[in-house]
Amino acid sequence: MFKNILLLWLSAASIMHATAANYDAIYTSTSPIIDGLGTELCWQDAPWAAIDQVWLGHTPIASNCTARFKACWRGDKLYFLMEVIDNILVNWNPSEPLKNYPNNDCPEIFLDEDASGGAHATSYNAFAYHIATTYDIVDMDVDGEAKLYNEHIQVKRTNIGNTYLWEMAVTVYNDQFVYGAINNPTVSLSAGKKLGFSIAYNDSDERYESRDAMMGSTEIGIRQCYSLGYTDSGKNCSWQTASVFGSMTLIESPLSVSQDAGLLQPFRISETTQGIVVEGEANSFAQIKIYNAIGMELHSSNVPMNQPIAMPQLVRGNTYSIVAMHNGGMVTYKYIAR
Ligand SMILES: [Ca+2]
Ligand SMILES: [Ca+2]
Ligand SMILES: [Ca+2]
Repeated sequence: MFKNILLLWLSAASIMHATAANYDAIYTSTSPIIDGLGTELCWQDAPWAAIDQVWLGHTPIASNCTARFKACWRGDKLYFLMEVIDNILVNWNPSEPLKNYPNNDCPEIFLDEDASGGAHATSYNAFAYHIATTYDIVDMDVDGEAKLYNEHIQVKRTNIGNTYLWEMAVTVYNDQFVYGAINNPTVSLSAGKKLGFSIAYNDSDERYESRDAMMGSTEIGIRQCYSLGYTDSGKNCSWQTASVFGSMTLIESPLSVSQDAGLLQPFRISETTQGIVVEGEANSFAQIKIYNAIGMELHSSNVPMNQPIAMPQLVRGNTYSIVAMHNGGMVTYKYIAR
């Protein structure tokens, strides 16, 4: 049974296109908790995509700057998990979020809700959200002035050494947005919708208020910005025109198929005085997987139901995600090692 469901899942997963330039974002039936930890089920399902196109500066070595992302959607929000290896994390003016903001270390999310393309620097045809280390969100208003959009993106960052994990919830607005207006309409997302989208990481290290590199998710041709009339931009014109964005297509989760298909017997993961137990059907087994906070699989085994699990060595106090699979069903459990 489980094998069949796994095959179903794999065949569904294989039709997903996890390219960064044209990313397929899966639906999530629960909203991820924005805590900078990739422990939610959707983060285990969503594929990583590389942010490896150089839009500005030179290609950094991997330990200097490496970035990738995954995304999912629900309601009027896009959720992002972005992993960045950055040797030096800087914010040159943390108390002045609008000052020279693109030259801090910052993820940048480009969204064109109706995939219209076209100029957007002084309109809301598209947004270019700069996400500061202080969690300030900066873009330009129609007057060309930088402003704060902190209510558009909820963000939390954690790190293990130089590996940073940014978890973000982006509320999707359309081109009718008016800065400062109350009740700006948000966009109710649905499967099949395609948005203009790119994501980038601006990497600043040691040179005061300047970027070493800007890495983006989609390839921009050497003459592409120039031919659109942005003659001084090099490959860095995503902040000016949505015509160089990649895309994001919203799809149903392939896992929702398997979760609904065969959950004959309910089961759950619990912590007992004996340890972690998968409680469920007597005399049966569950497959468990254990992931660390950045979604790396640490352990996989088949375990008998209703008996304490022999756990691998975990770091006390760290948060892990334990996933149990049985009869095509799947449950996940946030575990703080003790
Ligand atoms: Ca989370
Ligand atoms: Ca648009
Ligand atoms: Ca940096």
